[in-house]
Amino acid sequence: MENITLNVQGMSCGHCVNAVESNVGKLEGVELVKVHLDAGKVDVSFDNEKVTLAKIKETIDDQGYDVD
Ligand SMILES: [Cu+2]
Repeated sequence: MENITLNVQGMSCGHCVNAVESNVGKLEGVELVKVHLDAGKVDVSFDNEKVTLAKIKETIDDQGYDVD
């Protein structure tokens, strides 16, 4: 299991939190996703044999947010 914290720009409200948490959360292999809105950070725990970091970043990007 990998535990990472991503810096994500553009999240501004509860809708953004839900968009990121629900879409990343439904990826197979993602065990936990937690958005810290004020800090602009997203904690993700995932199984790197089932999902890649690139896929997680792409999913956040697809919601309209910029990921470091
Ligand atoms: Cu929002």
